[in-house]
Amino acid sequence: GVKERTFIAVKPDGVQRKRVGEIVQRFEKKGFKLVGFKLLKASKDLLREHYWEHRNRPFYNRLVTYMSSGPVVAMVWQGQDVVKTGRDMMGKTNPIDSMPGTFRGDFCVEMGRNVIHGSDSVESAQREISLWFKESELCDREVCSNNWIYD
Ligand code: YYY
Ligand code: MG
Repeated sequence: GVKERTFIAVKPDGVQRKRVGEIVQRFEKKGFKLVGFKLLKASKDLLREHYWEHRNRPFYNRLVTYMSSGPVVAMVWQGQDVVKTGRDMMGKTNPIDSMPGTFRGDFCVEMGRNVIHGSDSVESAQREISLWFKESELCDREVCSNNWIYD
């Protein structure tokens, strides 16, 4: 429903390459609601937990090191089908498989520097949001454009 939420992060390469504004803008333009936003340098402990499903993969340590190498912008976006739509807006894990018009298709060339993270399911979104944000840091609210976005 309209209350669905996803966790989106602009990775350190995306922050350094100044993609924050355009990523926020595309989610806003689409009609999603920003309910959480912060810039932080994430600890390796947080990132190890965030990427726990990949703990036995060969790229796990490299991924955690890269993700902790600089600040990331952590965000929560809300709206109908925002998890799947967010994934579609991102493109595929490997930028070479990502269509133009997606963030990864437009902004990067390598999987190890792929600019953006987005939750892959409603369940992982809930897990990731509670890992990165306290409840008090999230601001749901009525937005006046709702009747122009939802039928
Ligand atoms: O969800 P998504 O980010 O698209 O991909 P995941 O399969 O969850 O992998 C997380 C992250 O790990 C990916 O964005 C890049 C990196 N990675 C990698 O460096 N090498 C791989 N073979 C697979 C993933
Ligand atoms: Mg993933």
